[in-house]
Amino acid sequence: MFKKILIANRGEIALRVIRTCKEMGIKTVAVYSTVDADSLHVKFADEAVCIGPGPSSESYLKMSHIIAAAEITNADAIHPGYGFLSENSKFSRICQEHGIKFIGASPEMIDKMGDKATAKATMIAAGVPCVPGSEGILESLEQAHEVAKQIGYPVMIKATAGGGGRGMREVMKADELEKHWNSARQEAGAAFGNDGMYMEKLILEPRHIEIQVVGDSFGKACHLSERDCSIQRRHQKLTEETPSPFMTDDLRQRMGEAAVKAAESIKYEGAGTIEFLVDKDRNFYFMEMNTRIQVEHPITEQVIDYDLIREQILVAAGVPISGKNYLPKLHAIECRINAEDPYNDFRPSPGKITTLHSPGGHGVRLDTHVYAGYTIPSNYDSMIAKLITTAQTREEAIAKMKRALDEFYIEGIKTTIPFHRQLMDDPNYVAGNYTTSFMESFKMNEL
Ligand code: MV4
Repeated sequence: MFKKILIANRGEIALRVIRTCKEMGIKTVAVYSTVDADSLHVKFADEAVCIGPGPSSESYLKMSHIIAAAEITNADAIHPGYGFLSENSKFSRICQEHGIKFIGASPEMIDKMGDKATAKATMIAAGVPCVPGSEGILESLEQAHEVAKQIGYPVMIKATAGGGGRGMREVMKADELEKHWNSARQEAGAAFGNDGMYMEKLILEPRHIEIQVVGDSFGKACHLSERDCSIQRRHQKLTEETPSPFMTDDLRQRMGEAAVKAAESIKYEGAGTIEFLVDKDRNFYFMEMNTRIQVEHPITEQVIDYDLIREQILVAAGVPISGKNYLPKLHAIECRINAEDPYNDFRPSPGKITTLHSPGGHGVRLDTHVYAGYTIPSNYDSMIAKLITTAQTREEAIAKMKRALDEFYIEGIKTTIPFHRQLMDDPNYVAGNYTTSFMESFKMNEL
């Protein structure tokens, strides 16, 4: 087992990893930027190394500084958390070359799943259902016209290097294809330095349901059921839940089986997520695979009583998984609390937290790195806490969430707490009647 793990991240996820390491008797090294010197991950780790100034490009993304920090502290593994270097194949390779275990995917796996057209081709070969569309990259606008005619409009063109919705366009009819083709390619080229595009039939009003998987170094994988992440705004998830209100035992069985097949076909090692689009008739299609721990992992931990960070560390150390799949025994909901103003187009609201009262009690989990007096730096993303409630039923989990949100006082900055509180009373949300389009029609009530 590892003796010392360096956590190449900040905020709540750095703290989350440190907590499991402590429980496993593993020493921890925090890295931090100068603006994060007063952060809790720095205080709670056994050792801490400053790796640069505020901008991520000069600290949390600076591979040489992180490797140097691991070498001077004698860390034998690096946990990258999510974001930053977690899906950077070059970093995974550099760790390997320095004899430091990267607790994440191999460089080859990251590259294969990071290129969406390659990932899709790999899944088709493995027998995982995918949206009908082009076979790989489209060579020309003419070919795009041909494929669109074949599969039928509406279609979606997607950047192979994309993700987070960038370089993606809905095309409703043939005479709109050229303009969207040009602008999507232009956007992808500028954003990713890769303008390769592929095409799919457009799935109308889909749900975003993902399956958590864990694979070990012996080629065995299991799944830990689903998370419904359909409540999103501009490709940022706002709240997630498990089980999905749209799920049936039969659909879970089929999606779980497909996800395990996907993971085993590539000998996936570690924790991963297979993202699916699910249409109104409960057809499901592979969308993307994430080769990292995800922000919303706690809801899975809550409903099946399983520490995903512990499992990541164990499989990275060569321990085999049990091999069985896991079904939800409870219901859990996560609300992402962001330093943003929901009354003002979710505009970022960094600054000092003057007052903080955190919710607690039965079935309430709060994963956060903030405290009263803490100043949220403007350099990083705006998530400051994840509030998770767990109960026997969805109704009780919603009731607990309302109660917990009402107990949560944060002063000094604006937060998304009022948004979540209104969501928990929304008739369509309460009925479990929502798709990825939900936020397009959501309006905050007057203050
Ligand atoms: C789609 C789709 C409809 N049809 N693909 C959005 C992010 C990117 N990873 C894939 N996305 C989508 N792909 C087909 N063929 C609709 C979306 C989509 C979406 C997916 C999940 C969650 C939120 C979304 C919001 C808008 C569009």
